[in-house]
Amino acid sequence: MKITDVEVVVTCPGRNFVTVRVSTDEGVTGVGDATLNGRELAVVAYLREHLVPQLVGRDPLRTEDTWQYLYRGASWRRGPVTMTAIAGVDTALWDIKGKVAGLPVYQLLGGRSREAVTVYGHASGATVEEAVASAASYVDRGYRAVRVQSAVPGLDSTYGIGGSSAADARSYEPADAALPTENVWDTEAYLAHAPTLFEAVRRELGPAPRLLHDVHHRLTGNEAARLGKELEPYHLTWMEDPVPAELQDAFRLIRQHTTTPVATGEVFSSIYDCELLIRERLIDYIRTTVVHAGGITHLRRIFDLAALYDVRSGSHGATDLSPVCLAAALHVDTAIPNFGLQEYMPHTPETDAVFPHDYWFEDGLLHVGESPGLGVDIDLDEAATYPYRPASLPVNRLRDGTMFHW
Ligand code: KDG
Ligand code: MG
Repeated sequence: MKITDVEVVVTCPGRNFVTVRVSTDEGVTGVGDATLNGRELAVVAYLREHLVPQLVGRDPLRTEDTWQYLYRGASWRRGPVTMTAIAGVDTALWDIKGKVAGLPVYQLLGGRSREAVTVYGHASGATVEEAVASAASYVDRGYRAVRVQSAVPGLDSTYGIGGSSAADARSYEPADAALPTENVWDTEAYLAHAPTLFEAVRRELGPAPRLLHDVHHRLTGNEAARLGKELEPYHLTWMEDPVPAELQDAFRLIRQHTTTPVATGEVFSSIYDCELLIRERLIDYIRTTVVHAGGITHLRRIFDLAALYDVRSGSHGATDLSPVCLAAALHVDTAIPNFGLQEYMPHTPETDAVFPHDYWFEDGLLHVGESPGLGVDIDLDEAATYPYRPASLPVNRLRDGTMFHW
């Protein structure tokens, strides 16, 4: 069996997605997500100029060898662009492998370790009251875990705020322009506010729902240690990205001061980014996912390392990761022994029409389908109706104009 063609499809049904579509001489095709929000065309160029010419003629079933060939074949390896490009190819090859075997991919990863995948939804509000009501509506709809964010008083914009689930789904969408929106950040205002939010949510919702919060890389280690301590009475499932993920020493400081569990890793691209945090048990959940961490082949390696140290998976699943990534993530989530939680933000109907899939949501759980392969595809005609639009994620400045983390 041979690869005959690799297409790199860019489509924008509301936001940009990059998809790798591999064709073979036996007529079997596979798809992989290669979307890197705000830097999409860098991955497209990496794929088209460097990887695609190396793939035609290769055996699509040699997933491990192809992964090693693409990874080791670049002397300057790792990094988000490279690993997202490799992920797109690797995911498509696993899709083909499943179709050739006549089995859903989770079967090739060891079979079911669970009946379905527990997800968390995104609740948010312009006020604490709105955020509490939003969280309650998720619980009413069957969600067992809810991430809660609310606007920080005195700031014009706060990460993660949307008034309804549809608006919430749009809240990470880049502005429809090449220049980023500029937001203003105030750490003290945030630190004063965040514990009051969780005090109110627990008071209203009681002890049962699992609660999560995304700090989105905004604190120093010491500030994060303070926040973790102040959140302890509300028993969060995790405090996410309390510090910029590359400041790994800071996680030691956080661990020394608080029992609030920590999750990080959505911006990591390789096992080497995660290794120290996992081995020293400085985190409780590792948030790497298929598209940004080298595909199914490499993500499985990260999760196997994590399993040795009681670290659970908590894969990133915002709407800038396409349904192809979500489908692939669900196959991994279904199979691994150390699954923790899966982030889930429903895609828009336009996006779902471009990427028909067989996974479904019910009662707080996502269910993987039984189709051979990943159970997801790209409708090329539908995709062609949504041309690429230049877009950027926002940037953050402090009140005095200093550039800050977003
Ligand atoms: O593109 C950036 C988003 O994927 C990210 O900001 C979302 O932090 C995020 C999350 O936890 O979903
Ligand atoms: Mg996050």
